[in-house]
Amino acid sequence: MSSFQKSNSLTDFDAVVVGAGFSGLYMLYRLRETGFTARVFEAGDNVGGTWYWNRYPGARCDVESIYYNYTFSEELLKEWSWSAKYAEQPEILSYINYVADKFDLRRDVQFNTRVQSAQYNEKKNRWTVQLNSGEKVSAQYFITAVGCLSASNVPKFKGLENFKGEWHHTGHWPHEGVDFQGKRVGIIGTGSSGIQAIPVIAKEAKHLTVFQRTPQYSSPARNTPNDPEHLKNIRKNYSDIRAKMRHSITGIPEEPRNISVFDDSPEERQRVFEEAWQKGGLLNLTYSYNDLSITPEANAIVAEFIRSKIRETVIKPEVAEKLLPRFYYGTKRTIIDTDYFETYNRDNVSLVDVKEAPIQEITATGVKTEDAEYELDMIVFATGFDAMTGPLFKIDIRGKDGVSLKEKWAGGSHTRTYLGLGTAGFPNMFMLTGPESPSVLSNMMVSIEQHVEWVSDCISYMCDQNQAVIEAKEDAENTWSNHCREIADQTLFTKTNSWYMGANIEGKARGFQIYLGGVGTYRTICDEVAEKGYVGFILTASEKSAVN
Ligand code: N01
Repeated sequence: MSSFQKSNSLTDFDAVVVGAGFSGLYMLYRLRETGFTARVFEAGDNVGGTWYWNRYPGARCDVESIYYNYTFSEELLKEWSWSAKYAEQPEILSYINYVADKFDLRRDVQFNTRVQSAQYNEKKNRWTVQLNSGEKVSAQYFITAVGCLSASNVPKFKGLENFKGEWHHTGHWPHEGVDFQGKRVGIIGTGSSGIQAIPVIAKEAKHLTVFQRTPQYSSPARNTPNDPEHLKNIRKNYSDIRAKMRHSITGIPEEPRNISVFDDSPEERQRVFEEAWQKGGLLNLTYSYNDLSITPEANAIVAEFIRSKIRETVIKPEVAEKLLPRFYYGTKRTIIDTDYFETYNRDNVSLVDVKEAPIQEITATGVKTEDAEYELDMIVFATGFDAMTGPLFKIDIRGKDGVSLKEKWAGGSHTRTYLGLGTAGFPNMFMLTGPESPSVLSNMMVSIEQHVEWVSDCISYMCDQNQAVIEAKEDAENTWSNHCREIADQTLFTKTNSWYMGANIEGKARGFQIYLGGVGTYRTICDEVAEKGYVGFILTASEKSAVN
């Protein structure tokens, strides 16, 4: 491979990568393996990304651990054993640290360093990257590995600054842990983070008050320790499993049954749903029938099944009633739990419906809603994230003519990308698991590996072909963005106000930001784009002779 354009100085790199989570670390590994210089900048003091920041009690992955790991190294697959079906946050963080050590990745990561801005210089065809340390570096490629859910959202409650107790957001949890013993704790939010944290906090705290705005569908995870024999079999068959994951819909080697919920009798449906409920896991209910995410009538049947389970589990009917979700099942992130609904049977847990009586303010001593005041020693915000674009907008990214990404995607216009990997006007910038890729509606590990490998192959191709600049074409990007929306509009996803739609952030432009065509189809599309010489992108040599 030609080594033209490769940089060797301490401030000039072939690529700058933002973030040392799963995507940033693998990007670094691949860039190094293919002979490029790279520097990763990470705001935290260690590797881990999401799993570094989200240390709240009960945090664990809801994709089975055997599928939620890197698959690029056979050696790594053989060496690492997950203790349980769903790994807890500390175990996942240990895994990432193990990977960083094994491949000696830390030497190219600069920790405690936030990227403040990145500006494309059209004369030099390079990015200038400004760090919070005051340093500036430059790179031919600017690669964001910032995650989809890393910009925490603490709603602007009036009076928060007056609260005399402790408060924490689940996405920025203190490393030294939090002591709930003897405390009156309030938790705001009942999404995936809240539902994982509530049962664990309830066991420790003197009293836990849950402030719920939208009741959620959740089904049992039924976590179990991993049997060594099972792991042995998985290892033996991993190449088949990996192929299935890569060509599946969600990156998990399972497919929906090819049958409508209306093809079965009510008794048979009940049996099928019951079996899925007892088995547990993320997709078993959703995959019971092929129309549950598509037609309101089909969705209503599975939704009612889950509501019946909540009524069965929660002893006090008035509490059960408040916990019954009414939106389309699956249109907010599907959640699996350990003893979530059972927790409401404890004497030290109470549920407050803040849709009925919204939170008015946080006072010095607790939370005041429209109809009551709750005295608290601690507040936990499980209030989610400014997803997808939020982490990108934390950096002042400016492409050609000084236009910022925020400006380009602002003002009610929809986020526009080509394949979720690039965006017109921002040459030589790649987004790993960016908006309009399968990202958060897939097994992130499969999507991360696919993106990293695609970007790394693209950079090698550019180098081999003596090309200096790659930029998404505007028409290709419009076609892709429209395609993403068309697919989403055929589902029920766009009918619910969720963070997928940007609806959880005040003033944020609404639009469904994820490609729903499946990771297998997406991979094929991206591969075809590459095989055809990166069709849909403009490639330019340093002397500006366009190839495509
Ligand atoms: O955040 P969320 P999350 N007043 O946005 C409520 C991933 N994840 O951190 O629904 C009162 O889902 C809000 O109410 P509403 C996963 O992809 C994965 O829980 O907007 N309440 C909601 O109940 C997940 O989807 C795992 O009405 C307010 C909650 O806060 C994503 O991260 C584990 C409010 C926010 O829920 C985000 O999950 C954890 C207000 N002003 C997370 N503002 C895994 O297992 C917000 N809320 C892999």
